[in-house]
Order: sequence, then structure tokens, then C-alpha cells
Amino acid sequence: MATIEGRFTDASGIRIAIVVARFNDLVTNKLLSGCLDCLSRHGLDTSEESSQLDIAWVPGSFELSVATQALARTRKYQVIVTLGAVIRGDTPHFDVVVSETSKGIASVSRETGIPVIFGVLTTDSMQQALERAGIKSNLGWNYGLHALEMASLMGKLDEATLTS
Ligand code: INI
Repeated sequence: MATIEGRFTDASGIRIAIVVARFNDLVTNKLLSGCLDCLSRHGLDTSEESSQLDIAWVPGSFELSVATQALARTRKYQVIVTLGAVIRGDTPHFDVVVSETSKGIASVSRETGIPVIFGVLTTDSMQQALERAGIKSNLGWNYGLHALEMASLMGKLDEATLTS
């Protein structure tokens, strides 16, 4: 029996892209800060000169999947993190944006085989979103950790496939 798990301890050799939605950037900027803090504390170079990290901005969560697809197709990154915040309003618009965003991101991940972390908050209010982006905890930090785990795991799955 093989137990295959990702590790968080070594970010060397990993290249990550983060795609961030500007819509509700009060929230998404905080998610990005949390994510970068996690990655840098695990050894990833997050400086302006970094060759390990690229960050792309899109207008809203709906555009996350197409930008993620373009980045994934370069095959430069072991993992891509998407960050967005969709907050319920008075119209059904919320449901459309959430549905298309989540389906789009999942389909990029499946089509390209590159793990894409779903870092899109879907909340009923700005207060709930802010609570998850730093007021109580910062889920951006968790998304960074998930990215490191998946990058490491995918490398091990490749090795396991090659050596089985
Ligand atoms: N985009 C978001 O990221 N969050 C939202 O809450 C949101 N709302 O509520 O409308 C939102 N809409 C914009 C959408 O993602 C697209 O950018 C826009 O429709 C242009 O394609």
C-alpha cells in the first residue's frame, strides 16, 4: 500500500501563480496578503524579483477561470491559486457568478491537470467576507498552504506513476 501525501516544508523549485479578482478588493487584497504571508513563511520567494511567483489581476471572479486557463497552459506553474469574493446582493446575479466561477475553475483544473486552489469566498455580506479575510481568520493563508500541499503532492504522484 502506498500512502502519498504532500508536504509543506520545502517550497524550493515550486512556481506558483495567483490570480486575483479586483471586485471587492477590500477583501481580495487581504486574501492576497494572507496567501503571500503563508508562502513566504514556507520559503517561497515572494519578492518583486521572484522567479517563483507571478500574480495576475482580473476584473471580477467571473474572469478568474479564463486567466487561470491561460496561465495553466504555459505549463510554468505547479499550482495556481484563485482569489475572489462574491457577496450576495438583492438579485440572482450572485448565483450566476458563483456558479460560473466555480465550474470554470474546476474545469481548468481537470482539463490541464494543474491543481487550481478555489480561493473564492461566497458570502451573504461584506462583514462575513471580511471575517474570513483577516478580521477573525484569513483564509488566504489556508489557500497558500493548500497550494504548497498540492504542488508537493502532484510531484509525488508523478514520481509514483513513473516508478510503479
Ligand atoms: N464579481 C465578484 O468577484 N464578486 C461579486 O460579488 C460580483 N458581483 O456581485 O456582481 C462580481 N461581479 C462581476 C463579475 O465577476 C464580472 O467581473 C463582470 O460580470 C464582468 O464580466
